[in-house]
Amino acid sequence: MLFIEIDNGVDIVGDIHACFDEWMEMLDKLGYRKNEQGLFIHPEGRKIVSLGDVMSRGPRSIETMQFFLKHCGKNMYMVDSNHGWKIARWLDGRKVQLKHGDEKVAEEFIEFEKKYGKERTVRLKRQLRDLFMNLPSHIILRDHGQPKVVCVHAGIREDFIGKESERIKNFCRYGDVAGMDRHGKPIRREWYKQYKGELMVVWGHDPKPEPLVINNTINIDQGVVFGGKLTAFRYPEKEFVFVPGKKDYAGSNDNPFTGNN
Ligand SMILES: [Mn+2]
Repeated sequence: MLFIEIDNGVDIVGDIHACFDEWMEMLDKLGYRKNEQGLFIHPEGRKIVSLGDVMSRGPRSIETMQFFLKHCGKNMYMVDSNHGWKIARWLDGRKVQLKHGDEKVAEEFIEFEKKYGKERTVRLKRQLRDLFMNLPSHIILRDHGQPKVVCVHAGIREDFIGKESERIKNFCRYGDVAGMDRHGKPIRREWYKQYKGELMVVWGHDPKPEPLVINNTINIDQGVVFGGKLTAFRYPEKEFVFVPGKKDYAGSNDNPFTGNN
């Protein structure tokens, strides 16, 4: 868990899933400009919080991860997420099965190594592992010390806010999962329907065609990688900014908008 002061405003961004072009377009739309050091800075000193799942499924995972490696801890922050955690463990050399678009990250690294060599690849993998292994489960935005907004990938319960444990980490990463169905898909409970907290929760993970606003929670994953759109939620303005996905990068099998769910 991490506290961030809102100061001049925060732009919270939903799941990017390696859609680097759309991400660049979003930064431009939000008013961020590249400075001499190659860092994207907002002229009014705004900050970015990514809700995670910046990689996998889409076409440009490495560039998107490199972008956050460069910016995280400066004017940008990120929370832990299910794909982020899977990739972190893979980068750490642990035995994990890469699927649901995570295999595309491994394929990109093969090309990266051909182009830039082993040494640079090993170094980048280590840096990315360190970044994605150590992300907070959730970020609390404060206004002059007063908690206002919780940023989390898949979900949270009111009594988990501001705390840390293995159980809380898993809830924030995967949501309220009640086992698997007979097709091996996680059965997701709709935690936001029970949420009664005073703090606004902004979350992603579960692609919805439009931002879903319910019980002081806002889902801002509009499935850009499935040909939906990338969403940013500006605080304290409470405005949405959208960038349409150029195409369905993920393929129809995993597409929540064209599938049966
Ligand atoms: Mn997710």
